[in-house]
Amino acid sequence: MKPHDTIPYDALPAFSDTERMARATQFYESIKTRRSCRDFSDAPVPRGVIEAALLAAGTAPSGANHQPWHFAVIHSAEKKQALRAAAEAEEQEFYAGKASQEWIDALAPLGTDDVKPYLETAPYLIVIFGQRRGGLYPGDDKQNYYVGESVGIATGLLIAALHSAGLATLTHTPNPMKFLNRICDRPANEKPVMVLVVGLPAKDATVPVHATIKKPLEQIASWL
Ligand code: IYR
Repeated sequence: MKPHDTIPYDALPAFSDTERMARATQFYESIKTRRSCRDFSDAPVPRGVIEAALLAAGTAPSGANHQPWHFAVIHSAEKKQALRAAAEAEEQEFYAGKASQEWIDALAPLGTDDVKPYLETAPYLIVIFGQRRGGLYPGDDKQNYYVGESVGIATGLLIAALHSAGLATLTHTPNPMKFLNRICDRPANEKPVMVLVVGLPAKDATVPVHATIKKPLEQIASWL
């Protein structure tokens, strides 16, 4: 390694293999209960919970540690309404012919359509942006790297953190999404990646059976 400033790598607790096995299994047992939610209650969620989850997301690894993400947290009824109206207008086009038949067929077992009341019901809509330029420090204007990958990892951590706090999420991807820059007052060089809907499920919320089918280990991993 070339010379650079360092601190000791001493943050990991010293678990035994038995503890490691138990903890890995516990995490799996918890995260496997995560379900995308399309019917939210309007029950409030404290802002502090969202802040802690965002801090967790912000620990994600990123290209050159530039942390090329921005999370615009929408809470006001007016902004939610604006986002819903714009997203539904696009979804209407999507479901009415813009999407290929193959895509429409792939979505059939999820039952999705262009009507998205949860965009107004859920307490928070976190709009996630990737920053093509930036850097580590405020005011930096450097090239960012692996923006999509970095934002994807941060979003995964965000979803896991919210799930561990007992909150439901939905990754919503209006198509196209450029209107999100306007609604969230973000500069044109930031690319909206997705909307994460956050809150508690409505009492009668359901989950499509299709979404519960997860590929077994043999199908998702190989050992070499
Ligand atoms: N953006 C649309 C369509 C949609 C696309 C995929 I791929 C999904 O997994 C789910 C929905 C919508 O939000 O309905």
